[in-house]
Amino acid sequence: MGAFRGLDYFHLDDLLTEEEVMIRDMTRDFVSDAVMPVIEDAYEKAYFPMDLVPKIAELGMLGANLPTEYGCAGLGPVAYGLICQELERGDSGLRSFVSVQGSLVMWPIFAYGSEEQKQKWLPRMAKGEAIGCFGLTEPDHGSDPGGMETRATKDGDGWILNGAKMWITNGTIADVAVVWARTDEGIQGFLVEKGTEGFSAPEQKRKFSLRASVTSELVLDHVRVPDSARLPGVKGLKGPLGCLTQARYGIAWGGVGAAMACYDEVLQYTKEREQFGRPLAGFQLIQANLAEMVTEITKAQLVVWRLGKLKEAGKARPQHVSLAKRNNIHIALKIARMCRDMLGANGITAEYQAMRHMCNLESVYTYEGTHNIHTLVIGQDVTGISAFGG
Ligand code: TGC
Ligand code: FAD
Repeated sequence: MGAFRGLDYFHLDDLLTEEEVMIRDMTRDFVSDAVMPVIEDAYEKAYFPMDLVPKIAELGMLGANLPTEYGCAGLGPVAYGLICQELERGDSGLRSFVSVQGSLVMWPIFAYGSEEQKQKWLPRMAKGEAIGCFGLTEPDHGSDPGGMETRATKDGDGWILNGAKMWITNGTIADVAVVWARTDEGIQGFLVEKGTEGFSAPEQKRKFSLRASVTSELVLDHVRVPDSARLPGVKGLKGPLGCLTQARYGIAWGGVGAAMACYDEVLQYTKEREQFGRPLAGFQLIQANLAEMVTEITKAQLVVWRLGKLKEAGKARPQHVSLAKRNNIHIALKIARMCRDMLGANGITAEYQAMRHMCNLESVYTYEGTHNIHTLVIGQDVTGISAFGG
C-alpha cells in the first residue's frame, strides 16, 4: 500500500507546538523508512529488530520525557505521546520496547533510585547501550500484583531474592531487570543485573501476538544482590503501580497510532478494490465503517491530547490514564478487526498490516491492566466502591 498519510480530521495539529509536530514527523519518517521495510519479516520470524535500537536512541526516544542531565531528551508529555503513537503505527512491539525501557525501567530508577543508580543506568539506557525489563507479573498473579509471591529476604548487607515472573517484555535481552518483591517492610524494587548467579530469563515462545517483541520468564533462585541494588525511594504496591501509570499513558497514545495505520491502509484499499463494478468505498456499509473509524480515532486523539495537557499541568490522575488506555485500545482493536474484514481474504496475509495490528492489540488489551481492570478503576473512582474482589 502507499505512503502513510495519518488522520487529522479535526485539525488537531493546530493544538500542537512546532516542536511537537517536528518530533511527530521525525518519528513518522523513521517508522516509514526504517521500521516498515523490516517489520513483517520480524513478525513472521518472531524476533525483535535489535538493529533499530541505536537509531531509536539517537533520535532521543528512550526515556524521552526524562531530564537532559541524565542524557535524556527532556520532552514534554505530548511530544512523548506522539512518539508512542508513531512507533505503534509501525508495530506495538516497537512501542512496547520503548515503553518498557523508558516508563518501566528508566522512570522508576529516576523516580525511586539513588543518585548512584541514576548515574549508573540512565545515560547508558538513553543511549540504548543497556536494555531493561520490568518484572511485576507472576504465573499466579497478573491483575492482582498485590498477591505477589516473589520474596526478598535481608541477608547481612544484602538481599536474597526467590520467585518467578512471567510475561516480561525484553526479559531475555535485558541487561537489568527491575524486580518487584515482597519484603518484611512491604513490596520493594530491586535492580537485578544479567549474569547474577541464580538469575535467568528464558524466552517465552509460540506467541500469536507481539511476535516482534521479546517476552520472557524471570527465574530468581537464591539471587543475592547488595542493598545498593534496592530502589530506596519507595515501599508498597504504589511503587510498581506508579510506573504503570507512566507506561499506560504512552500506550493510550500508541492505540491511536495502530488504529490510524489500519484505517489509512483500508481507506486506500477500498478506494482501489472493485466489486460489483464499483470501488468498495462506494458502498454504504463500507462508508459506515469508515465514518465509524474516523469518529473513534478523532475522539481517541482528543482524549490523549487532553490527557497530555493535564499531565503537563500536573493534574492527570491514574484514573484519567485508565480511561484513556481503556478507550483507546478498545477502539484500536475494534478498528483493526473491522479493517481485517474489509480487506477480505487479503486481510489475513502479511501483505497488509491489519491482522498484525489486530493480533498485537490483543496483548495490549490485556497488558498494563486488562480492559476489565481499567473498567473497575473508573467504576471505583466514580462510585467510591471497590469492585475488585476481596
Ligand atoms: P490499591 O489498594 O488500589 O493501591 C495500592 C497503592 O497504590 C496506589 N495506586 C496507584 N499509584 C499510582 N498509579 C496507579 N495506577 C495506582 N493505582 C493504585 C494506591 O493509591 C495505593 O497507595 P497507598 O499509598 O494507599 O498504599 O491496590 P489493589 O491491590 O487494590 O490493586 C488495584 C489494581 C487492581 C488497580 C492494580 O493492582 C492494578 O492496576 N492491576 C493491574 C496489574 C497490571 O496492570 N499489571 C501490569 C504489569 S506490567 C505490564 O503489563 C507491562 S507490558 C509493557 C509493554 O510491553 O508495553
Ligand atoms: P488475569 O489477571 O488472570 O485475568 C484473566 C481475565 O480475568 C482477564 O479478562 C481479566 O480482565 C479478568 N479479571 C481479572 N480480575 C478480575 C476482576 N477482579 N473482575 C473482573 N475481571 C477480572 N507484565 C510485567 O510485569 N512486565 C511486562 O513487561 C509484561 N509484558 C507483557 C507482555 C505481553 C505480550 C503480555 C501478554 C503480558 C505482559 N505482562 C507483563 C503481563 C500483563 O500485565 C498481564 O498479563 C496482565 O496484567 C493480566 O494478568 P493475567 O494475564 O494473569 O490475567
